[in-house]
Amino acid sequence: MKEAILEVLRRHPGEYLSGEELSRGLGVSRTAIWKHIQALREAGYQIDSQPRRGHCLLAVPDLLYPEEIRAGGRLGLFGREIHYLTEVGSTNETARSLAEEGAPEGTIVLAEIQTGGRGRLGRMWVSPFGKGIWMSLILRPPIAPPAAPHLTLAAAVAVARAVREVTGLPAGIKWPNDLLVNGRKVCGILTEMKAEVDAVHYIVVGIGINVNLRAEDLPPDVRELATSLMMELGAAVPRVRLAREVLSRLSELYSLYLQEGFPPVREAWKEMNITLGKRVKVSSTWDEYHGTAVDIDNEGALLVRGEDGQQRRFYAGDVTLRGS
Ligand code: BT5
Repeated sequence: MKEAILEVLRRHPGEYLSGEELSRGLGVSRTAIWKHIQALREAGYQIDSQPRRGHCLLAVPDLLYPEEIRAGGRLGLFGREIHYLTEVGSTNETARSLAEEGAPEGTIVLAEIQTGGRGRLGRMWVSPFGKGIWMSLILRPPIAPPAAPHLTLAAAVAVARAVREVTGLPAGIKWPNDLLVNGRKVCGILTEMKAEVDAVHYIVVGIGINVNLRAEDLPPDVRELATSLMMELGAAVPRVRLAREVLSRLSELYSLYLQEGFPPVREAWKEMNITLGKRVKVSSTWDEYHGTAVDIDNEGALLVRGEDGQQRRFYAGDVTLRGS
């Protein structure tokens, strides 16, 4: 009912709607309307209520409420089940437990703050309150495990497109999972899965976007390589709008992927990438390799041509860009 009231108020921007009108339209008592309006206020909505005129929505909070993200639609698969948490250890962990309990494909977990945000290989991910988009998506694609990296690449494309659309910043993808703006990292993606040899049970794609962080929100060692959209743009960026754009673009790209496979994702990735054609250093847990990044293959692996002319294929690793 809270959502229904909000929906009506939202449809009449700048207008006062009387308690009676609302109660008639929604089929509940005026007392109930009043209670829900109070609850909306407590959730951060600014609603002006005047004795004879009624209620008017003045401003919505900059919190990632599912009803805010859904408003304006086009979320497709990802608009159905959104779990919003003020605080969480890691949205990937919560998404994994939900997936284990049978949560359907498209389920999303979003949080304002992560106290144990994770990167790859047990690294940490800084996730302060109300300043980023920390979210995880549950997917159950009918693919074999080696194809799972496709989804990391698809998510990176969706975020890059959304960031360019909402901020106009020149966001580019560094293989495999980083989004950079002006050479610094604004987004990381952590894809985890549960699978058997020939079938994926579920995949959790965790996306962390530094939206309105200030330099002091990042520890000094992270600050050197990282930035936020606000720091690059010089103005705050609406998180709700960005989250909505990411989800609607990913929902589009994911259905294309299910219909046509990797080729359209690969093409889109190549358009948004800043890795290919560059001299790179690829570091893995046991090895370092220098060369030129030449392409990604059908599994999403990075092909690097070494100084000796030999080509090597990387399925995972950390890439350092060293110019073209
Ligand atoms: C990543 O790992 O880039 C994947 C990050 C995924 C985060 C999301 S948030 C929602 C979901 N829930 C989770 O718990 N995680 C996912 P990796 O490439 O390993 O990069 C990690 C490294 O980036 C760290 O070692 C730091 O140096 C740096 N780092 C940490 N926090 C950062 C931040 N907020 N912005 C930029 N860099 C950061």
